Amino acid sequence: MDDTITAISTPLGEGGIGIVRMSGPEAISIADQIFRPKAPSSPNQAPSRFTLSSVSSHTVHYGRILDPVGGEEMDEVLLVVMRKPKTYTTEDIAEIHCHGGLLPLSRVLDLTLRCGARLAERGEFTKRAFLNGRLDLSQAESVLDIIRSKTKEGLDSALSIHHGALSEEIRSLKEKLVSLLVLIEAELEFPEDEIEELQETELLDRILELRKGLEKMIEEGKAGKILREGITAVIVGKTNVGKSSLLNALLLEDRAIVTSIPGTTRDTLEEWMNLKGIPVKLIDTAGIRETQDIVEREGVKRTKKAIEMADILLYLLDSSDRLTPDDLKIFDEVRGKKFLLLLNKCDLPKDEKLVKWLNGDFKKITNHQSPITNHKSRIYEISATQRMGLEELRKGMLELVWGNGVSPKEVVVNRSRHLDALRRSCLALEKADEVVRGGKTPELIAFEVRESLDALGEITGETAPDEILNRIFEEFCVGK
Ligand SMILES: Nc1nc2c(ncn2[C@@H]2O[C@H](COP(=O)(O)OP(=O)(O)OP(=O)(O)O)[C@@H](O)[C@H]2O)c(=O)[nH]1
Ligand SMILES: [Mg+2]
Repeated sequence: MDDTITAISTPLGEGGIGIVRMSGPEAISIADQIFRPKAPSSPNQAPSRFTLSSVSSHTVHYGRILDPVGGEEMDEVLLVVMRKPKTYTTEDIAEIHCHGGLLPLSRVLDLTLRCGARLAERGEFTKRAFLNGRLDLSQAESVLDIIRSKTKEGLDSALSIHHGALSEEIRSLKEKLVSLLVLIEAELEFPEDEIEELQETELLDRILELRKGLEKMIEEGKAGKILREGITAVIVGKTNVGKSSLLNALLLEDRAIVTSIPGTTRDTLEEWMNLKGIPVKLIDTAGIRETQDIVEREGVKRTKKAIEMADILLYLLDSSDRLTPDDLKIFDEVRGKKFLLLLNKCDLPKDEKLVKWLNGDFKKITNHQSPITNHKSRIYEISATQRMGLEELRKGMLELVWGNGVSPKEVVVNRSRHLDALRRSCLALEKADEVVRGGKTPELIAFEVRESLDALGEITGETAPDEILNRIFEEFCVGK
C-alpha cells in the first residue's frame, strides 16, 4: 500500500482520551510535521533538535500538536511511534493520543489530512493487516467479533479464532487435501490406466476422513453462530399473564412497566440477557387479545411479527386463571415453533380446568409435535413476581437452544460465511466420492478435490473474491 491512511480510531463522543491513527509510509513524517515535544523545562536550555524520524520504534512521546502553518496549538498529546514491520498493519504507524473530545480529535485529524494522509475507509487498517499477510481473513473477521462480543464465552471463542485456531484447523484440512491431490495426480501421469482397486479404497478412506472432519466443523459452526449472534426469545401470552413481570425477573431489573390492568404493554420491548454465555435478545410483547383500541391493535400486530422472528418462544399462561379462547389462539401460533410452556403465578392456587387441559389436550398435541421442534415440551411452573422456578427455566431455555452442544471454547467456526464454505467443501468431496465409485477418470476426481480446497481457501482468504473481501471490511467502522 503506497499511501498513508488516517482516521479517528476511538468512538466519537466524550472520553478520557481519543486516538488519531495513521498507517503507511508517510505516517511518521506527517506526525513529525505537526508534533512538537514538550518545551524544555528551563528557558536557558537550547530547543532540542528532536525529530520523530530518529526516535526508536515503539516509543511514546509527550508534546503538542501544532498547525505547521501559523503554529496554532490543536491539543496536548502523547504520540506513539511504531515502525514496520511489527505493527498492526505491518506498516509504519503513528498514533496521536489526544484529549477525548470531538473538537481536538477532528482538528488533529484534519491536520493529518492537510499534511498528505488520506481518510481511511471502513476497516482499512485491518484490511491492510490482511493484505500484508499479518492476519488471514478469519482472523481479520474475528477482530469485529472481539469488539462486538456480547458474553465472555463469545469473547473466548472470538479470541481463539483471532489467535489462529480456525486458521490452524483449515490449514491441516488443506494439507490433507493437497496430499490427496498428489496421490490423484500421480495417476494422471498414466492416464490410460484406471485407478487400481487398492488405490480406490485408499482414496475413499481419505475422502471419508476429510468429510468427517468437515462435518464436525459444520456442527460446531451452528453453535458458533449462536454464540456470536445470539438468539431471540419472545415472551407471549394473553394480557395480564405476567409477561412483563417475567422480563423484569429474567433481567433482574424493573425494565418493563407492570400493572394489574390488562393491556399495559403496548409495544414490543427488547433487552439482551446473558443465558449462561449465550446472548439472548428477550422480547416482551403486547398481550394478544381481540381489541378495538387502535394502539393496542398495532401492538398485537407487532407481537405477531416478533413471533415470526423468534428462535424460541416463552408461552405464558396464568396458572390461577381459567383458560380462555385468547390463550388457545396464541397456542395455535406457538405450537409449530420451539417453545416452552410456562405456568406463571404458581404462588397462587391453580385453576382446575387449566390443569385438566394440560393433562388432556395439551399433552395429546405436544406428544405429536411436528418434527421441527424435535423437543418434548416441558412445563415450567414459575412465579415471576416471587422469582420462583427461574433457574429451572434458564436451564430449559439453554437446553432448547444449545442441546448437548459443544463447549464454547472449542467453537472456532462462527459465521454463515464459514459455514457456507465448509458445506461447499464437503459437497465437493461427496462428489469426489461418487466419481471414484463411478470409476471415472482421475481428472474428474482432481477437479472435485480442487473445488473442495478452493472453498476452504475462502475462509482464510487466499481464494476469496474481491467482493467478499469488500463486504467483510465494510462491516467494520472507520478507524478499525
Ligand atoms: N401473584 C402473582 N402475580 C403476578 C405474577 N406475575 C405477574 N403478576 C401480576 O400480574 C399482573 C400483570 O402483570 P404484567 O407483568 O403486567 O402482565 P403482562 O402479561 O405483561 O400484561 P400486559 O402487558 O397487559 O399484556 C400484575 O399485577 C403483576 O403484579 C406472579 O408470578 N404471581
Ligand atoms: Mg406487559
